[in-house]
Amino acid sequence: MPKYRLHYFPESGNSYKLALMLTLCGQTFEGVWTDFGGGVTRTEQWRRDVNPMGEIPVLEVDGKKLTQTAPILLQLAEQYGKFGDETAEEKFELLRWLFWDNHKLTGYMATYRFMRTFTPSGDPQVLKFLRWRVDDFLRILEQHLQQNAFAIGARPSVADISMMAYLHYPADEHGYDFATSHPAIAAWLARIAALPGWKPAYELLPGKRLTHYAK
Ligand SMILES: N[C@@H](CCC(=O)N[C@@H](CS)C(=O)NCC(=O)O)C(=O)O
Repeated sequence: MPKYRLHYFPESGNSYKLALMLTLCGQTFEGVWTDFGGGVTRTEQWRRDVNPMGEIPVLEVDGKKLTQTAPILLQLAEQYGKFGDETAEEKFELLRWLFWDNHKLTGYMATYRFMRTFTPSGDPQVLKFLRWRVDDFLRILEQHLQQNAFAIGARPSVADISMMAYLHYPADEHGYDFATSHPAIAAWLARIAALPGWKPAYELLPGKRLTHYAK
């Protein structure tokens, strides 16, 4: 069995994507809490020794350091035969939503939530712009989930794990009450939370948390 070490911080939805995937695949991992708020990932030493891209998460597999959640999720899906695709058409759809998530949904939601909640004074104009972008991406996802139980259809895949990560955090962090504003997203989040073995981020990723500034 491979030995996994996950470099993370608890508020990192990107870390949660990997923690959840490993957990749903019946794997355990050693967590390496990382002082993201203290700027560790910006130091030359951390970039030299852990991740030259300067990002969390990093997944060590038997000592080999892997980064970028999308290819890691795809690799785990293939290795454990779970949450992957079964046809060429599904593969295309899965990649389509995974790329969209990395570029749009996670990319903007993570930035918006971080500035809104975990920085002392987010620039109102920047926040307004990010919220406007996130609103649009959530509208797109809501419409897709009105027609589909999961990203690629009837079965959950790593695209769902990727897209749900930042949305499942408490409402006072991302600022959306999905049950009211986006009922199809709320129902989809509940379907994922019902998967055997599912756990929320703050259970899988313990440790010191960032200061919560949002009112
Ligand atoms: N595409 C990357 C995104 C990773 C990412 O942006 N991680 C955040 C923390 S959750 C980070 O380290 N950000 C540092 C920065 O943007 O400078 C992935 O999927 O792993």
